[in-house]
Amino acid sequence: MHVTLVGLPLSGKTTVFNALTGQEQATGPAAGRPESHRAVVPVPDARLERLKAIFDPQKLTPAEVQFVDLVGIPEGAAQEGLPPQILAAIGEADALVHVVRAFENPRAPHPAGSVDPARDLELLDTEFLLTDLGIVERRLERLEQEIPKLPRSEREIQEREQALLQRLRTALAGGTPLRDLELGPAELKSLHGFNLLTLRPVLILFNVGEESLDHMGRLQHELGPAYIHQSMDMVEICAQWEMELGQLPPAEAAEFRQELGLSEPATARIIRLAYKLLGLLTFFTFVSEQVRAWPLRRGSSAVEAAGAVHTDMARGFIRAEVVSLAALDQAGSIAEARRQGILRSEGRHYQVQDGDVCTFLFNPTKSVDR
Ligand SMILES: Nc1nc2c(ncn2[C@@H]2O[C@H](COP(=O)(O)OP(=O)(O)OP(=O)(O)O)[C@@H](O)[C@H]2O)c(=O)[nH]1
Ligand SMILES: [Mg+2]
Repeated sequence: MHVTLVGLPLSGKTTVFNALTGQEQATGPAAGRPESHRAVVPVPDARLERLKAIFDPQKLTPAEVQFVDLVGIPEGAAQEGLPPQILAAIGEADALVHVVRAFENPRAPHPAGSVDPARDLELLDTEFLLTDLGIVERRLERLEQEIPKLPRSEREIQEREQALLQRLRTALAGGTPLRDLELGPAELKSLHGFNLLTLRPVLILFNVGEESLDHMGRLQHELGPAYIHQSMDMVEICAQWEMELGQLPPAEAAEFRQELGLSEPATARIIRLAYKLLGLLTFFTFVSEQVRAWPLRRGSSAVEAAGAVHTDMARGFIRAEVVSLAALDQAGSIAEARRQGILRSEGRHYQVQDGDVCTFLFNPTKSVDR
């Protein structure tokens, strides 16, 4: 899973990135020319420890999230066009984290002269809407030139695309992000190559100052109700504080968190919210002495889960042996689960559930293209 941090300049993206990944990238105006960063972090999941006790595997492999920290996008950027590397980085993201500045810091003054999260939230939203509008309009212009040159019988695909893009143009011009539209799978597929920014699910992250630590949730409460969009969630984090906590020994950090009533580190929280936003669940496999956690879209079938592990497993899929972790935990081992009859045999259409432990049986000869 790819999660990309976006935001206005000096909103605290790199600080959030450091807090989430444990890296120590330079932050603030003194960091020199802003640059983008990448890091892969394991998805925290306490269930892996239980699986370790059951399987005693040689290797325990958690799911992974790749975080990307982009350079700030200033007000007015859409007019000149966002740089291609930013568009590409957003294009490869499964979800965006929109970092909104809500902290005071005289050492790194807000470029607009004042801290106003509601204003900043709308500012970047507008830049994204305008960028998408530009992409859609340019494509529509091309289609208007191309379609008349085609024989009537060959115009259908282009005309369908044109109708879809006109619908998108109306939405964007009216200030509606594309994630709010009901688009079918075929429509989404036809938009795939365009890197449309407002199509991505987004987590709004209010980066609050240390002085707000004892009343976390205030901004979400104030701004949330008026900011109603689909595929969107909000969270409040004090990135500076989380970053510093991340550099302490875990036990000490946990103690500080407890004092403030924060139950989990920012990384766990953000990843959990991203999973929820994207409708992901986790299933587990035990193959070649390795227990591994896999993310999967809710509603996916057993054969799709097999395909996430290996395309060969999907092509030659025979059946899946499935047991929930809770049931397996009670039985104590796969052999015992089999003996008790709780290890189920499921076909390709079985809907995989969160916490399922799956073994895929497949025919390897079928998986080879001949
Ligand atoms: N007091 C306080 N300062 C913060 C917080 N988060 C970030 N800062 C400071 O704000 C400045 C900007 O932070 P960065 O993380 O570099 O911001 P950025 O969005 O990555 O900036 P660009 O990449 O230049 O757009 C730095 O001086 C940080 O130390 C916070 O929660 N509290
Ligand atoms: Mg930065």
